[in-house]
Amino acid sequence: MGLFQKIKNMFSSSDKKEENNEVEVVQKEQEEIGNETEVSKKETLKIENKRKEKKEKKEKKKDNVEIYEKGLTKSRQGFVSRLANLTNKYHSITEEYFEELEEILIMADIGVNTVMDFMDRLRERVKAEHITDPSMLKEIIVDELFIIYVNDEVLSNRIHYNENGPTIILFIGVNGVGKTTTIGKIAYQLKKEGKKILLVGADTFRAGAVDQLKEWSEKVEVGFFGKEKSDPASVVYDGIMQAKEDNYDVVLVDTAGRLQNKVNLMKELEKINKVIDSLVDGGASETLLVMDATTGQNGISQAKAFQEITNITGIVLTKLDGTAKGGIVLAIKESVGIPVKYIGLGEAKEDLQVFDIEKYIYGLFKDMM
Ligand SMILES: Nc1nc2c(ncn2[C@@H]2O[C@H](COP(=O)(O)OP(=O)(O)OP(=O)(O)O)[C@@H](O)[C@H]2O)c(=O)[nH]1
Ligand SMILES: [Mg+2]
Repeated sequence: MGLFQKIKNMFSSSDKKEENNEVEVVQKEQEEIGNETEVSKKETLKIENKRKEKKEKKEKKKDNVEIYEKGLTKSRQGFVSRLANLTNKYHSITEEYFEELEEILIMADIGVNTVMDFMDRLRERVKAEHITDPSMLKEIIVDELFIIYVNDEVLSNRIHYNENGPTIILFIGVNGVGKTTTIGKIAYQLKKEGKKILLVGADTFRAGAVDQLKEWSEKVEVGFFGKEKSDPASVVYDGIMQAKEDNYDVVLVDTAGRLQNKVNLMKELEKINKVIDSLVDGGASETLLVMDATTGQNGISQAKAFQEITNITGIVLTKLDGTAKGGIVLAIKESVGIPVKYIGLGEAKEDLQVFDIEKYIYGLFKDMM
C-alpha cells in the first residue's frame, strides 16, 4: 500500500464509519445483555473496555489533525487545487502535463532543486510502471513528495531536554517572524505537560519587546524574567540564575534578530551561548530558528545565513495558515537540512503544533484523497 492510501486510512472519514459500526454493535450487544447471566455480562464488559481502548488509541492518532486541516486551507485552495485541476485537465500524460506540473510545484515554494529531482523521479516511475492516466499519478505525486521529506532519515521533531538542570531553548530569527508569539505558544504547551517554565526576554534591542514577552507570560501563566535596555547576555545570565534558584524545568529565551548586521549578531549569540555554557552543563539544549512561511524563498536564504553564524537544531515555521504555498516545508528540508520541529497555524496560544509529516500531508492533500 502506498503512503497516500495509508494516510487516507489513518485520518479520513472511513474511520468514522467504522466507529459508528462499533457503537452499533455495542448497543446491540447491550440490548442482548439484558437477558444474559452475570458471567457473560462481565465478559461483555471486558470486550467493551478493549474496544474503548482501541478507539482512544485511534483518536490520539487523529488528535489535532483538524488543526492541520484548518491551518492549511489556503495552501489547499492554492497549489493543491491547481494540482487536482491539472489531473482533470489532461487525459494522458504528455510533456505539457509534466511542464505544467513542474510550474505548479515551483510556484508552491517547494524549491527549484527539489522540484527537478522530483520531476526526474516521477518521469522514471511513469516509464517503469507504464502509467498513462494522470489520475493514477496523484497518488504517486503525494508518495514522492513524502519521500523527499523523509529521505531515509530518522527525522527528529523532538525537543531535547537537559537532564541535569534547566533546559535552555534559544529562539532566533529576523524581526517579525513570530519568535515572541511562538515562545508564548510553546510555554503554553509545555506547561500543560506539567513543566515549570520561565520566559527570558533577551530582546533588549527593540523597545517594547520585553513587555510583549511579559504579556505572554501572564497570558499563559508562566514565569518571566527580563530587563529593558540591558545587555542581552547579562539578562540571560540573571534569568538562568533565577531559573536555577526557583527550580524551573525549561527556560525559553527570546532574542533580537538583526540579521542586517551579521557580525554583531554572531558575536551576540556567541556571548549568550558562552553564558549558558558557563551556567548549565551541556549548554543550550536547542537553538530554534523561527521562520515565516509567507516569506517563501527569502526565508530559506535567511535560514542559510543564520546557519552560517550559529548551530541551529530545529526550525519553527510560523504563519503556515497565511500562505497558499505550503510546499515550503519540503524546500526547507531540501535546502537547509534542518528538521521542522513546530509549525504555527494561527495567532492564538493553541495554534502551534509539533510538526508531523503525515498530518501535514493529509491537511494538504485531503481533497485529492
Ligand atoms: N497568522 C499567524 N500569525 C502569526 C503566527 N505566528 C506569529 N504571528 C503574528 O506575527 C506577528 C509578529 O509576531 P512576533 O511574535 O511579535 O514576532 P517576533 O519575531 O517576536 O518579532 P520581533 O520581536 O519584532 O523581532 C504578530 O502579529 C503575531 O501574532 C502564525 O503562526 N500565524
Ligand atoms: Mg519579539
